[in-house]
Amino acid sequence: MNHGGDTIFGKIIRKEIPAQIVYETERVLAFRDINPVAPVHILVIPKKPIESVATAVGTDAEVLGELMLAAAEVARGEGLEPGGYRVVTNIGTDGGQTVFHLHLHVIGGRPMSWPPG
Ligand code: DGP
Repeated sequence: MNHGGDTIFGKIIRKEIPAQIVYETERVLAFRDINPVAPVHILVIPKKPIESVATAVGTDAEVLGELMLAAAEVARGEGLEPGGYRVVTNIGTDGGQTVFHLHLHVIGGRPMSWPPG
């Protein structure tokens, strides 16, 4: 069992710092973003410290699938399904990634525009 890595999300996984956790399994954790950009903004992360999808490997396939299903489950639980929502993962500096522990943003509760800035 892996207990997170050397990022702020590792500390959240190990419960060393508080977070508003909304979903947890053996391999996945979801909690409210500290700086929400919409009425609902939840981060879904693997407990394994994968940096991003760019560094994920074949043996991560199962947990990556679990992450997507967890995102949908979380969105359902937040009542986002009728109106829809967005799931996004930022990769690297140009992608806007600031925490280098893979996370899916589940964002909803307002209409979204496209493309992102
Ligand atoms: P990204 O830019 O895609 O790497 O997103 C990182 C997100 O993590 C950003 O929306 C803010 C959030 N975040 C950063 N530090 C914390 C924290 O300590 N607690 C929580 N709940 N969210 C955090």
